Amino acid sequence: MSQALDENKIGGLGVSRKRVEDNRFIRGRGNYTDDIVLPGMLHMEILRSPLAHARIKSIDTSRAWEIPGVRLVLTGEMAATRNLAWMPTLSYDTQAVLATDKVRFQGQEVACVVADDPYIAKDACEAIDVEYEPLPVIVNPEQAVAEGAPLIRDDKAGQADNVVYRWEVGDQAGTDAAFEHAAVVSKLRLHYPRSHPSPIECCGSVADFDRATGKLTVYMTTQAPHIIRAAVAMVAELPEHLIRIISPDIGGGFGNKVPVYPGYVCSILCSILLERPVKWIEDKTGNLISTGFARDMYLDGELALRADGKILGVRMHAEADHGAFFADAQPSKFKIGLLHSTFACYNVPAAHLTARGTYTNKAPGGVAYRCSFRVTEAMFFQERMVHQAAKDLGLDPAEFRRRNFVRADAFPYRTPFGFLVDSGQPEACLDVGLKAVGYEDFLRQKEEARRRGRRLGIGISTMTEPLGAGNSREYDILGIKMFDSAELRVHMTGKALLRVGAKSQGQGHETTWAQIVSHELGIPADDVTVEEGDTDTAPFGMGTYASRSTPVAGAAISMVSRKIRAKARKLAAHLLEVSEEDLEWELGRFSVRGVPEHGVTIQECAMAAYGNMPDGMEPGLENHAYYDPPNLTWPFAVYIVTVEVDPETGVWDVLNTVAVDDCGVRINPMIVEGQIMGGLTEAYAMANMQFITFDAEGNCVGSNYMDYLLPTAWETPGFELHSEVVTPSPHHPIGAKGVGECAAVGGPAAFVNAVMDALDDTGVRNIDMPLLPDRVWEALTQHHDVS
Ligand code: MCN
Ligand code: CUN
Repeated sequence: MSQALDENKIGGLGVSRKRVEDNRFIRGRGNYTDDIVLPGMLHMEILRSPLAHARIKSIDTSRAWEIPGVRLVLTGEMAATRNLAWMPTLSYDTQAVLATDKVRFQGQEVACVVADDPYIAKDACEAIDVEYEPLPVIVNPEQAVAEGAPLIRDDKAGQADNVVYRWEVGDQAGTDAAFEHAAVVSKLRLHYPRSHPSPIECCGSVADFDRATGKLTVYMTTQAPHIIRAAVAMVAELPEHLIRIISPDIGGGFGNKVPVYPGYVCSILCSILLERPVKWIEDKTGNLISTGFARDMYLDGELALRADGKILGVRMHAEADHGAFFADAQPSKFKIGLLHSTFACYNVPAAHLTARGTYTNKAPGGVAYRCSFRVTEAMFFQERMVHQAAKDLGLDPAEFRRRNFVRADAFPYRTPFGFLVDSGQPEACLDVGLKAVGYEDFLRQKEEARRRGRRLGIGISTMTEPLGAGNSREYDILGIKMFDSAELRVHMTGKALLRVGAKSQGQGHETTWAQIVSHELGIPADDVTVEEGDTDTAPFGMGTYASRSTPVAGAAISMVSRKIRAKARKLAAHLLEVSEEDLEWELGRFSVRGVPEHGVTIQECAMAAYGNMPDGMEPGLENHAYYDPPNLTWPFAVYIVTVEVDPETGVWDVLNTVAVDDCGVRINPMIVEGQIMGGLTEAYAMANMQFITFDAEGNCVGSNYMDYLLPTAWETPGFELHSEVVTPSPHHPIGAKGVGECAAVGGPAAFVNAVMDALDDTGVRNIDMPLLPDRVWEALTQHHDVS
C-alpha cells in the first residue's frame, strides 16, 4: 500500500497556496528600506536640475553649509576628486552622478546634502545657488538627428552626434524580395509613449561604511543585489567581500529598481566621507522624473502580404529615445533589447529590423515596466500591424492570425531574427479566447449597433514572448552571464532554508519557491523558509526582471532539490540496508522496490545526514545549484477586449476582457492570476490614460499623480482569465515558463485594436497611445490618424 504524500496537502506544485509574505505585508510589518534605522544615521537629499539642458556656470554651496544640522554638501566637483562624478551604466555608457559640466535633463542630480534630518537636508538643497546658462533642448529622436542639433554628450570623446547606436538584424535582401512579390503592403507608423513603472515605494538606500572593519553595507531598493555589488566594486574600487548589499522588502519594482542610480552612489560616498550611516529616500516626483522609465519608441512597420492573407515579409525601423545617458539594464549584445523577438508566433519567411537609439534631454532608461527588455514594444507593434494588415486585406483579424500562426506541430521554430521558439499552441489558445468572448456573436452585435449609431469594437492580441534570460551563450550584463542560483540546507528535522539569487519585489517568491522544493522533495512548503536579497548569504544570482526568476532561478531550485534527493537516496539505502538501485522514490519517501511499506521519509534521511550517515559520507544535507538555461521559455497568450466608444465624447468603455495565458506548468495558479491581472491593469493604463510627455523646453509633464494617471480599482475593468491550455517548457525541469510580464506585454494592443475596430469605417488607421477621449474624438470627427 502506497503511503505517498498528497502534493496538494503539502503545498506543492499547482497549489494556490496563500502568500506567506502577505502575513507581514498586510499587517504593516514589512521591512522596507525606509524602515531601516541605524545608530547615528544621517539623511541625504538631492538637488535636481530645473532645466533640461544647460551649462553649469557656478555652484555656490556656502549658504547651505551654514544651516545648522548640515553635515555635508556634496557637488560633482567634490565627487570628481574621488573619481565619482561619473559612473558606468549597465549598457557600457557613462552617466553623471552629480553634474559638473552641464545638466542634460530636467531632474538631473546636481548636488546633495547630508543633514541630521531629511527636512534640514531638503531646506539646505534649496539654499544651494546654481547659475545655469540654458542650452537648446532636444525632446525626441527627430530633433536629436536634425541638422545643427546641439550635441548633448559633448563629454564623450569621439561622440560627434546624438546617436547612441545603430543596430540591425535579419535578412535585408530576402525581405526586399518578399516585398517585391507582395500583393498588398500594409504600413503603419506607431509610437509607444514614455511611461513609468511608478512603484508605490520609491528608490532609496541606507549606506553604512564602517571604517574599523572596512566593510560597506548598503540596504537598498534593488531588484538585482549582486549586480549592484559588482557595480559598486567597480565604481568605488572596493573588494567584493567588503561590500554587502541587502535588498529588504521591496514595495514594487517593475523594472524601475534595476539600474544603478546616482542617489545610491551619493549615499555610499557620503557614508564613506562621513563614516556615518546615510539614508536617502527619493520622493515621488524624483522617482517619476529621474529614474528608469519605460518605452519611448517610434516604429515604421511594413508587412508584405499575399492576397490570401499569408505574411511574406516584415520590415521594421525603430527609433528609440534613450534620454541623456544610455543606461538600459539589458543583455549587452542587443542594443535595442529583444525588439527582434517580434513576430515569433507567426510564420514569417523574411524579416529585417533596423534600429537607431538617440540621446535626448530626458531622463535615462527605457527598459522597465514589465517590458522583458522591450518585448513590450515588440508585441505592441506586432499586434497593431497584424490588426491593420487584416483590415487592409479585408480579412477577419482572428482568421488572419490563424492563417499565419506557427502551427503547434511546427515547434521548435526558428524565427527569421534567430530566436528558437520551442513550444506553444497558438491556435488552441485562440480558440479558447474566441469562444470565451463569444466572437461571432459579438461581431453580429457590432454590426447591429453600428446601424443604430453605436460603436462597438473588438481587439485581439496574440503573442509569444521570450522569458528567462538567459543562456550564457547569448545573454550577459556587463560581461556577467545571466545564470541564476539556489542553495538549499535541509536541517536535521527535515525543515529547510532555501536561498535564491533572484529578488522578489512583490511577486511572491517566498511562497512559490517553497512549493518547488515541496514538489521535488515532499517537504511541506510550510517547512521551507525562503531568503533572497542579501549578497552575504544568497548565492550569486542576476536578480529579478524580464520574468526570469521562474525560468532560471526556479530551475535552479529544482536542480538543487534533486541534488539533495540524490544524497538522501544514499542515506535511505544505508538506513534500509539495500542498494540504491533497489529504492523507489515517491513524494517525500524512499521505499524498497516491491516492499512499499518498508521505507524511510525524507525527514528520516535528513536526520541520518547528521546522526547516522554511512562510513565515508560527508555529513549534512546541503547543496547549491547554478543554472544556465539551454533556451528561453516561450509562454503564449491571447488577449481579447471588447469596447464601446462614445462617438459624442470619444470616451471608451471596456465591456469585456478575456485572457488566455499558457505559461506552461503553473507553480501557484493564484499567484499567476494575480500577475496577469496586474499586467492587464497596466496594459489598460497605457492604452487609456498613462504617459509621460515633455514640453518644448524639456519640462516633464507627468511628474506627479495629477499628471501621471494610475488607474485605481474604480477605473480598472474586470478580467476573465483562462488557463485551459498548458504547454510545458520542454527544457525547464518542472515545465514552467515565465509569466510576470505577459499581460503587460500583450495587453495594450488588444485594447487599442478594440478601439480601432470600433472606428473601422472611418479610414483612421491609428491613434497613438494613450487613447485619450480627445484623441479618439478627433479621429472620429476629422477622420485622420492622431499622434
Ligand atoms: N509563477 C508560477 N508559475 C509559472 C510562472 C510564474 O507560479 N509558470 C509565479 C512565480 O513563482 C512568481 C510569479 O509567478 O511568484 C512571477 O514569476 P515570473 O514570471 O518568473 O517573474 P519574476 O518572478 O521574475 O518577476 C518579474 C516580473 C517583472 S520583470 C516585473 S517588471 C514585475 C512582475 O514580475 N514586477 C512586479 N510582476 C510584479 N508583481 C509585483 N507584485 N511587483 C512587481 O514589482
Ligand atoms: Cu523590464 S521591467 Mo521587469 O523586467 O523588472
